[in-house]
Amino acid sequence: MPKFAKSLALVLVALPLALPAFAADYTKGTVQKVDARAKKLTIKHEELANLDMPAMTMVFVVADPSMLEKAKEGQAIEFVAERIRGKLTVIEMK
Ligand SMILES: [Cu+2]
Repeated sequence: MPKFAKSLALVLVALPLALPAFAADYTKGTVQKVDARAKKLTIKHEELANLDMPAMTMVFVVADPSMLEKAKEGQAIEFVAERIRGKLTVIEMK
């Protein structure tokens, strides 16, 4: 139940800002750098279909700072990113 509530909260936060494809699939990536102070993650990611972006290494902000605690450099992750107020933001990560 808490997990559902969290997902719902994310949907409610992201809905007015996100473009059509909210039900985005997870994209694979590798964490290259964790910047806890700036709340940013550098991720080498595969193609992000919802953002029309090819595979590359780039910096994302995170929607939830707790993601930074879970992320370690060199870690393989699956994540969902959206453009929120002009910033590419990781909104889900596993
Ligand atoms: Cu990119």
